[in-house]
Amino acid sequence: MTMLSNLAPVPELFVSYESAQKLKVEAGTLKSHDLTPRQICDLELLMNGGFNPLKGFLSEEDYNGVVDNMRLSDGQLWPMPITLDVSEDFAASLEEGEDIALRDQEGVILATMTVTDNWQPNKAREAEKVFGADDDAHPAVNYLHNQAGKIYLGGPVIGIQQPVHYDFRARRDTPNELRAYFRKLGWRKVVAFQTRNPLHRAHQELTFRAAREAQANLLIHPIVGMTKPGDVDHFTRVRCYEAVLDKYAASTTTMSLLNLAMRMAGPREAVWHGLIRANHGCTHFIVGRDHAGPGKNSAGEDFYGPYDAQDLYREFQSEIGCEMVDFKHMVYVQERAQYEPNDEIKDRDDVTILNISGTELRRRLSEGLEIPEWFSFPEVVSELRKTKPARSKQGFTVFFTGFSGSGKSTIANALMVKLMEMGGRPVTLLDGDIVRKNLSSELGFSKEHRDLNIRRIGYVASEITKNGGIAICAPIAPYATTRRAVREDVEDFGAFVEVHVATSLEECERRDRKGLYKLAREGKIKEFTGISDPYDVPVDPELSVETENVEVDNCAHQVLLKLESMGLIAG
Ligand code: PPS
Repeated sequence: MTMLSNLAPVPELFVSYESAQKLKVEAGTLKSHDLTPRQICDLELLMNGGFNPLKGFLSEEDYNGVVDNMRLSDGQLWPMPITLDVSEDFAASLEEGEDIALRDQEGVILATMTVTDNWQPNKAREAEKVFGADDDAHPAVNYLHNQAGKIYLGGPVIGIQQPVHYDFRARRDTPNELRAYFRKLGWRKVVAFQTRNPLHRAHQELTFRAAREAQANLLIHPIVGMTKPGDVDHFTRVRCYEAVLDKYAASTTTMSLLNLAMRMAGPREAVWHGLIRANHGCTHFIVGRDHAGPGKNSAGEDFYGPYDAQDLYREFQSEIGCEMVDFKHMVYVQERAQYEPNDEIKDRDDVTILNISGTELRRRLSEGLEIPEWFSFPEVVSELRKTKPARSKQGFTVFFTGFSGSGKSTIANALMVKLMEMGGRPVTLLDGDIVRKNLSSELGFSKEHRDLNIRRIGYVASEITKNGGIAICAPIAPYATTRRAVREDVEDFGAFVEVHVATSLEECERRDRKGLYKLAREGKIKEFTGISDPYDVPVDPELSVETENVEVDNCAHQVLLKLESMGLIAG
């Protein structure tokens, strides 16, 4: 099948500039919905024609058709529910046919929508049908159950303005801008390469081969909207792509950024991606192994087979209007110093096949190990190393917890001095008393106030960790659930090392350095941890230190040894 692009414009949902200015003022009086980051991505592609033929967020009838058999109510192919999820309260406040304003996170009105449909979806059914399993290990199912609102609103959208982007503006194109570009250059055949990862040599070879096979020009079309949690951030990736772009012929290759919120829905996602690329004027689309794969389910098995996406795409190819260029897994053949599709290697017993998995790459980056040139380009590796330095250069948090008077502050101080002596990273001490003086002076010791106090410490520690520093926290932090929440905040950016200062209550009371236990026993201080308030003993801390008959210096040294064993400080 030879396809040539129809480069006439796709329909957009925007009104003219003058009408938009007028509508924006009128929309100021409407009830408004503040869009979530994912909804902003969806709205952008709805408005600019990337989701053509959709004219707005799906109605209930369209939604049911899409969920059940990938078709809108008029029979057109559409595999992904594009829904406006909202809270029950907001949905209940609306009348049928009411217009609402859709605002970005700063309150700017991007569009209006006439609410024709307002319903409570069966999310379990959506999960089963669209994502293949009602299993929270799937990122989109997790989003559906734990982040999306309970009610869906549907109806046509009138576009007022594009969401504002401050980054890589010159690299972002609407479908019609790309179509115009292809038209201008006379590109009648364009193969699109979708990616959410940095480009390494295997990807480059795959794209070269695809362009050759399809005798087409090449569009590198990375996702900069939302990808799989844990992916390399798009700022770093775009810098990597720009470095690799020099290795392609400028006359046949271009790159554009796509602000899509991926769902990681494997086969359905591949069909969706193809439709989106057809809207962007592409004639061919590369579908590789495990396209848009979400990883393993909660039983540890893959959600989809490695080539399920290719199979589904093939079935609907003519309707998608963008021909698939399918690829098997590419591996490096050392003897021939080149990449080849794994399944085409006939003499596999006589050659050395090399491959570095994503997991292995992450391990090498985090341990600062070598990444060979056959695998990636030095410019890409250097960008990745800047963003993801070796563990011994990353920020981290040491979180001491224990009773008042257990010795947390003393050990934390000693640790701080030892880390400062070593140098290399800035160290901040967030001691219980210091925090209560500077950050939480209005708080008392109720559960609510203690939680707030600890969450504040966690927030500051996570920012320090994100920016490559060392945060040492030393509050009592009596509640396990709050400590877990702080751990989650910090672990988005670096290691969290929980240290239980396990001095017994009897010993703390015997020491009674501040005379507070005495007052607590006399009932003069209420809600005193260990006396009249609970303390959840850490079940599985990274380290537990005993302080009875052990020098402070030794306790701090135990922490240092732990940090060393975790690779956080160089040995
Ligand atoms: S918490 O629970 O983590 O928010 O506590 P924290 O911010 O670490 O503050 C504990 C210090 O405040 C003093 N103090 C009390 N502790 C426990 N319970 C009550 N009711 C209380 N009232 C005052 C106490 O001196 C703690 O200091 P440390 O450094 O832990 O000895």
